[in-house]
Amino acid sequence: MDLIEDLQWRGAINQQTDAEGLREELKQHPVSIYVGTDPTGDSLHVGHLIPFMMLKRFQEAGNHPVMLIGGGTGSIGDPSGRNSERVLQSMDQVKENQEKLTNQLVKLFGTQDFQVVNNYDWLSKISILDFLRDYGKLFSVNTMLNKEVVASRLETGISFTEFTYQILQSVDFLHLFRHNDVQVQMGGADQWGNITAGVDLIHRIEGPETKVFGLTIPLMLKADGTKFGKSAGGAVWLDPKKTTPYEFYQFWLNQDDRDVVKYLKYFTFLSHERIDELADAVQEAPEKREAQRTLAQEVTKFVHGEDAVVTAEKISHALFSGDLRALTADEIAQGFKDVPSVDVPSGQTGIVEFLVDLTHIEPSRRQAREDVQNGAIYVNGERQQSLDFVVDTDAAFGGHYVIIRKGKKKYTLVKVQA
Ligand code: 629
Repeated sequence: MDLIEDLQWRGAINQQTDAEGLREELKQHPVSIYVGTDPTGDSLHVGHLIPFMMLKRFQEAGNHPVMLIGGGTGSIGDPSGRNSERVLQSMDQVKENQEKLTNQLVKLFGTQDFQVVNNYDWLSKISILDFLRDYGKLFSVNTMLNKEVVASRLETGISFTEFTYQILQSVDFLHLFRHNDVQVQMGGADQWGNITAGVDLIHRIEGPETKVFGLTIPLMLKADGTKFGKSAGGAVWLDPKKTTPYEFYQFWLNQDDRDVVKYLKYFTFLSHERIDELADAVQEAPEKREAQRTLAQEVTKFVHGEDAVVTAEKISHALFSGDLRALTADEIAQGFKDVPSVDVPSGQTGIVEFLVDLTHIEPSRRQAREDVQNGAIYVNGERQQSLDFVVDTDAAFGGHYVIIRKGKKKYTLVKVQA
């Protein structure tokens, strides 16, 4: 099975400008291929991983990946896939975001045969007159208006700036073809108009037989119809400070049985045989969630490293068993990031006073006494039924936290003020 057949097996190919031509070219020699991303945020998210994992597959098959950060296009704003005009980012914001995304990409993919380029470097040097004479002249407004990305905005309106975006992305492809021998541009399905505009520009300037190709990946739809890449807490970021490695792991662990095999094909480098085995496991014993656990392990390992997987599973087991004693303060912070929290001073306090006056977990002393004596209260994972119990904030988790559980699952993260 060659690379294209492997991508087809994964359901990762949506549209291509010249499928046979690309397959033939890949047989002839290693091909340089690029994916671009605009610095519209300060971190990559799981949606960005879709084309990046495909780029990695091209690399593993001996081809040369190029990652483009859109410092230039990011300051203009791609109208693709959006039904309203973007607010222009400040150039400072663009610069800050491009720095962070570049660092994330280098961390993910290394710099060993993985070029990272920034289109600000060449787009910022094109004068308005050169832009209009060398490139604008080669674009028919009629053709541009027929692109879905523009046609869908004629009702709600589109600025000249966003209207010209596809020309900038086309100039990129031409630049990378001329200076980096890039012959293929890949992106999500929403990029088809921008990508084909670039192929057409190169064919107009370098000749219609020039061997350049466009390829898109299907938009990731979920079986339950909701948008991929969103969790309860919003977008799922690759930056561990925005989405902790534990939350990242849980996002994949919680995927639907109907989607998990597709995600194994898209986001992991497991063999076809292993993925087929996991597909069988979903059918035969879905309650074991073996496919989801494997997916969570593989993607978390790729993005955050092996240690992050160990930590995520340690937190998972502790939360499931209720035995928190083995967790470190950082693991507590990750595992209880989304539960209600309250600040208390450090020190030792009787349990009733701690539950009522310090943390307001209980509404009254009577209720606090009742719950403690009924065994409904756990301090740091251990049930405490004596009214004489003293809560010592230094007793666990480095003196930073106290975890109170009321009943089955009602947790409160008590943060101890230094
Ligand atoms: C200059 C800029 C280029 C080539 C591409 C680009 C970026 C492109 C874009 N892509 C989206 C983004 O950056 O806006 N115009 O947020 C996003 N991309 C990944 C996938 C995508 C796409 O980063 O292609 O489909 C999301 O999965 O929306 O010369």
